[in-house]
Amino acid sequence: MKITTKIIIALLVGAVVGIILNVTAPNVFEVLDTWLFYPLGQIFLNLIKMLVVPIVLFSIILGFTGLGDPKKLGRIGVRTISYFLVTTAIAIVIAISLALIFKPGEVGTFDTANAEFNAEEAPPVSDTLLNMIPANPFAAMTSGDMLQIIVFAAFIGFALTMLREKTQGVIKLIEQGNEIMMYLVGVVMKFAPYGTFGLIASAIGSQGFSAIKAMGLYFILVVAALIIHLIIVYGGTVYFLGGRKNPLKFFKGFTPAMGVAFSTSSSNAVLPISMEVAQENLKVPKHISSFVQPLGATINMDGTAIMQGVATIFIAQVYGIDLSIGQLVTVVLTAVLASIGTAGVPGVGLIMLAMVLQSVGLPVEGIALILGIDRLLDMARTAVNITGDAACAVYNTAAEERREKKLAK
Ligand code: DAS
Repeated sequence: MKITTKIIIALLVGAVVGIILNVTAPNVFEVLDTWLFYPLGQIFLNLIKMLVVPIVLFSIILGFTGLGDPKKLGRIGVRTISYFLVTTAIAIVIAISLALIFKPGEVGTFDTANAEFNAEEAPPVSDTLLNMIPANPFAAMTSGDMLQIIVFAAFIGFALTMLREKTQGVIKLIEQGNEIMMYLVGVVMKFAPYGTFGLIASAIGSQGFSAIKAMGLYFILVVAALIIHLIIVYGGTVYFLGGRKNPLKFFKGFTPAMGVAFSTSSSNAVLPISMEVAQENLKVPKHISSFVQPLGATINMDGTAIMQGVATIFIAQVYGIDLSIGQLVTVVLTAVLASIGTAGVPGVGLIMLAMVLQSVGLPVEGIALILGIDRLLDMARTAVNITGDAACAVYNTAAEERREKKLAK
């Protein structure tokens, strides 16, 4: 049976087991979660996290050396960053539009009196951009600071490209290191169904469904915006910009990575798998995948922007605050910029949401209202985040093929 099928079955079985135990036997769930679900999930999560830093380091370096001339690197870099910024802006506009039309904050009663939320100070975007260059690259690797690791790897990759004749041995060594890491990804993937089952059963079983009832319309609107964005923006990308690729084949091919992203709620953790799946199933060349996907896992979060768009309007409505057009534009810009500064780890979207709310003077404690439902939404939006990176990689692959055909004429 294909890994895709196994992961889908694991997701479904895990969700059903989690729901049934949560509703009928919470005590039994506690025991099973402690001794089975949680350990299975954590073993899998740690296995893939173990591979992230070396894979990002090797693949970004090879992404640069594989691109060959710096001009190609510049072309793909501009195309990628532009795609990320435009799609994130589209994502938040879709989200804000749905929230303004369906008004989730005006349906139902919400306890604002006791709402409090201690926002972890999100790093200001200016600090993030300044600190992108690692003062100590080894500290960046031990702390898993993805943006700094990417920038350090970019410098190494650039130097290896410029010194190509003198550094063939080092490039060969890094290629072999990357082969070892990608082999290990394949090994870890065999454990994916069991780990996915454990993560989903644990997450859904512990969340329960009271939160969804209270936040029904908010939950539905975020999920609807995620689906609309997936179909229209990413389906449109692979069809119109990806060389008329069939969107259904794109989503089917990328399902294993989406399933693992959904269960881990971490773009970073799933990166080794999302790269392997893009290269194997979507036929994205290694040097494009190695450049686009690690960068995207860190600075491209359309799913997160969607949650932030709906959440901002929801909180404004609950507190009876009307946002002006200027403030809505500020929300879009802040959310796009905020997504650049934070790595893809569980719950990062809420930290960035505090920054977006502060940008338009909305009460940050409003986040307390959506906290209960956020764990489930984090799963869905993480799957969307990494799919945007894969769509961008498919777009770059087709654009480079088109360019080479034109030059060949
Ligand atoms: N969990 C984040 C990610 O890994 C997304 C989020 O928190 O919004 O992409």
